[in-house]
Amino acid sequence: MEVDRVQAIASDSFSTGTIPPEYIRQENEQPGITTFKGQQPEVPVIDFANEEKLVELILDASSKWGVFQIVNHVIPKEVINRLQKVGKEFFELPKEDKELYAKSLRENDSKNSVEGYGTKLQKEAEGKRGWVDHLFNMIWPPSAIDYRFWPKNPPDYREATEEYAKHLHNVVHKVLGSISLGLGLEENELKYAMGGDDLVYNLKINYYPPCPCPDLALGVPAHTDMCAITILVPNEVQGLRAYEEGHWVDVKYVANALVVHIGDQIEILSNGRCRSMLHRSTVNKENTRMSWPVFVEPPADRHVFSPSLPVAADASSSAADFRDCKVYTPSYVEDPIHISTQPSKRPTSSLDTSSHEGLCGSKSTRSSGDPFKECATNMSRLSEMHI
Ligand SMILES: O=C(O)CCC(=O)C(=O)O
Repeated sequence: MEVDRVQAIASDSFSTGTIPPEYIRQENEQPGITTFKGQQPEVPVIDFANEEKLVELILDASSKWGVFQIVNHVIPKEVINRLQKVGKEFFELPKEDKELYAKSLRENDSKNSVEGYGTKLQKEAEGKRGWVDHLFNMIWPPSAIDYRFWPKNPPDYREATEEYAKHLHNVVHKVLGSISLGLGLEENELKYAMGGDDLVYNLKINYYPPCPCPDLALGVPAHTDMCAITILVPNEVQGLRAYEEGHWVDVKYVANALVVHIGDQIEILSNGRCRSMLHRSTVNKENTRMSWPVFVEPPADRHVFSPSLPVAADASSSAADFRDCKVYTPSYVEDPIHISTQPSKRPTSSLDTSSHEGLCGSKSTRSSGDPFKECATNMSRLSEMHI
């Protein structure tokens, strides 16, 4: 099936100075209107080497913001540079070389995987599209890896990506360990409740080509991540925005930092003490933005269970059951929140999150007001159901 890639649409758009109407967001989403212009609060930057304060700092940032950046994380700069280099080289290949990895070629696979080269990740809310193409690869554990979806070109894609996955373990371990300790649990409890060494890492490479109308378009629309945590490497082009106290604020680019998002599964497991961050990405007129989020989550068939975790106390629920617990309507400004009260059944909403494509980042936006307060309410409703 022939799919319009944003990369191709972008080069046509510069000759006309306009973008196709499906990329023009509703006014209540347009970055030109909705991005906060005043003095912006700063997303916490945490020094990973500050062992003494790490637990406190991470828990504080996870509950107030749901996003923080870490510096001194000990992943060598060369490893990250190489991850970025091979990703960039892949997107700079001719179209036909990239299309060898198109998801659409494998639509009839029994696996029906989210993996591969694509443009559309979520059902398109209100017919609108994101100004972004992506490549999705499961990179851990080895049993989840399907090399058919890994580009053979550039030739060092596999080595560079595997090297990064190897270094990521320490960061995942330390972030989850700090949250766990901060919640009053044993250091390993959260990680082992979610699969331990079988935690799944999904790498998504986002490629946002320059856009002639960056005030009207969005890269990835507002959403929270459905996983446990996300660890993201950005390039130097600003674009990640977090929803904080009713405003869209920049997650400022910090050289060599990793951006950590708290995802829905930690929000649920922590009974709302940690906050899953509502975020979106914007695009740039002159420069290509790229980002490399890794979504870390329990294996889908895992029974998330630990006696100390309030929500997961129902051992009959598997990780997949919790994916759609929180579903929001697309028009977060006007519409009330929609919560599933039956986590084991997939809720119906204006977005269909039931496909595997809904795995990460495909939920829609939250309702208005204070998202944290709403989340806390949601979590207590969820915990009522499970304890
Ligand atoms: O590109 C970014 O900074 C954010 C990407 C994102 O939120 C996603 O891919 O789900």
